[in-house]
Amino acid sequence: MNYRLHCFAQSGNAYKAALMLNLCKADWQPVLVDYFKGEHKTERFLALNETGEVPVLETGSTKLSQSGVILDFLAQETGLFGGGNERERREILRWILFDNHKFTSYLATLRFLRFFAKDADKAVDKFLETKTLAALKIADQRLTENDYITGKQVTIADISMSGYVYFLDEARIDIAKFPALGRWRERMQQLPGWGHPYDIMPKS
Ligand SMILES: N[C@@H](CCC(=O)N[C@@H](CS)C(=O)NCC(=O)O)C(=O)O
Repeated sequence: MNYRLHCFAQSGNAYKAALMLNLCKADWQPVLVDYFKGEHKTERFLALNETGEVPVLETGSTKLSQSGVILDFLAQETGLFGGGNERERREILRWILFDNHKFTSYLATLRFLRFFAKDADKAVDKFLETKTLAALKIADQRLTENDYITGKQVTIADISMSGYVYFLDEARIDIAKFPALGRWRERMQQLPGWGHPYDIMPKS
């Protein structure tokens, strides 16, 4: 199956889908969305995804947005990283929702303000940093007990939570404060097909 991923390299949300495609050894091509030129708000892109968000995955007549949905779709298509039974699938969903709401959302916004915008209000910066550190601590504790987020196997929950962890330096977060998370990040890097976001997607 041939996949087209609308993405840009600075996007950790797009990276979740790109990493999954790579780990599944899928036949895929990135299609650059020039985010910093506002391409995601053009009529052409909004016709593809009315929320104006990246990533979008296209394959045949199927068109999907929301990284969690894309990950779930690819897990079903390939039979990889999706868990072995209903209980495992619910546990994966639980962590993907945690990732989207607490882990990615605060970290991605903090990194955007610190690395790209560079003009964040101090109170906003402090709020986001506090929320980000709290989410990182929860993941770190979890990974002290388990090699991967839902247990002994890599799943799409790990892939989802990988979105922004390779951008922690850009968010000025010291990974050394989260040692289990750091070890997990290194384990993810050892997976065949792993690549850094800046190496597997085109930059905006
Ligand atoms: N929950 C969405 C978040 C997608 C998202 O926020 N993507 C960013 C790029 S990393 C975007 O396109 N933002 C444009 C906007 O919010 O207007 C997902 O997981 O796919």
